[in-house]
Amino acid sequence: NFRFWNSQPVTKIGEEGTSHGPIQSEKPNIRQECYSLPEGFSWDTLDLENTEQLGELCTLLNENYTAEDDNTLRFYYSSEFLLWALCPPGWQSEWHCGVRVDSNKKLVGFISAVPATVKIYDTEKKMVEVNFLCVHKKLRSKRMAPVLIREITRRVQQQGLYQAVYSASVVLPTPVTSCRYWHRPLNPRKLIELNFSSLPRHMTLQRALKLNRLPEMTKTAGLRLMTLDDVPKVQDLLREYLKDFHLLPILNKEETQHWFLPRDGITDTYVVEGLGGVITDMVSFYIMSSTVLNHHTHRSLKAAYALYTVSTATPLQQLMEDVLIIAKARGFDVFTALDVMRNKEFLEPLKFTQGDNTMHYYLYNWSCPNITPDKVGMVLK
Ligand code: YNC
Ligand code: MG
Repeated sequence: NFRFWNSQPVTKIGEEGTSHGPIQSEKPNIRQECYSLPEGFSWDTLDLENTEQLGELCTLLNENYTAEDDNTLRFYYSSEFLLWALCPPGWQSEWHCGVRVDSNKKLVGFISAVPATVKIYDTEKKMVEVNFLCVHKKLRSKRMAPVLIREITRRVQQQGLYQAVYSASVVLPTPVTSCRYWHRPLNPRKLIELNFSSLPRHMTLQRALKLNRLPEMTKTAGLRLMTLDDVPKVQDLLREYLKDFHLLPILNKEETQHWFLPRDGITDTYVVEGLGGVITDMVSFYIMSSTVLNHHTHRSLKAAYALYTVSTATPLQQLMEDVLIIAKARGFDVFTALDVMRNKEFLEPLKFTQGDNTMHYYLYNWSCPNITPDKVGMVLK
């Protein structure tokens, strides 16, 4: 078991870091050539500024970036979303690593890395976030994934970085933390009709609708969408708030702008502006639509995924409830959050219920003690 992962500098299954530091020497020997793919396949670095290639990546992910195909819901990744996720400040096309079929040039595999400065306990490290590992459904279980992982590792190490952070719903050697998804129905009737939520035993639809009802009006004065002028204040607010967690991103101005400035249909950040223009609180989320397959009335599902919520002046629960009200008014069907940071304080009171999925966080080539979800100050897309 874990034939591939056991060969990698990661914490062995069943073990936990006791000290803090890299697992492998800082400077490994780096291969000059690409790793070998099976006969008939070739590497292709994608140019996401080329709309045709970006479109090919959308198609690969939309058709294959899902574990099962008996799902009735399928995530829909737009070009704009992928540009946001894959081209933050410092991105490089070498880290948008594709695999094509030689004969027809079809894109059948992908893995990506983007740069990030991450603080783990007391250590700040420049590293990468690895995401969107995908192998075409017809090529599964052929050991293609380890080749993609080795190749992205080589390309990252070539740039002088030796650590990575990534997350997956599957258990691999070895999670540094495991967080749960929680869902807050905003359109409970639709969620029940789609089997996304089920009615608890002894609960009628009417009672479920009543239970999930939200106030009509928000309560927080000064709550508004973030603008470009807010970037430095949001950066300061986040830095100050995140400093007590054990896993967190360190964001410069450009990165703060990239990840938080609202982008239509992709991500939004609401801030609370207090007296004298001070920004006291913020809530950010990204937006994911799913296509509904084979349903007679519903075509799509719109979900908000909580990123970072910071409250210093507004009570956390009130702030979050206001954002739920806004999200509902904006046509979201469900609001999803992980049990990270201080989120547990509002999840149950605001009627989020625990979902079936776990998000395991991993570190490549870094050993440290496990982190409890409430000490996690980082959310990966
Ligand atoms: C996974 N999600 O255990 P062993 S998350 C990592 N992440 O290896 P094969 C995974 N490894 O057990 P398939 C993994 N899933 O022998 C499986 N594995 O050690 C391991 N799904 O390879 C698995 N995307 O090619 C096993 O499996 C080996 O054909 C088996 O391909 C897997 O993006 C996959 O969920 C996931 O497209 C590509 O199922 C395929 O099944 C698929 O025979 C749907 O692989 C989409 C999906 C994964 C989303 C993600 C994070 C990826 C992190 C990768 C690790 C990065 C390490 C750091 C690199 C930089 C370092 C520096 C410096
Ligand atoms: Mg494979």
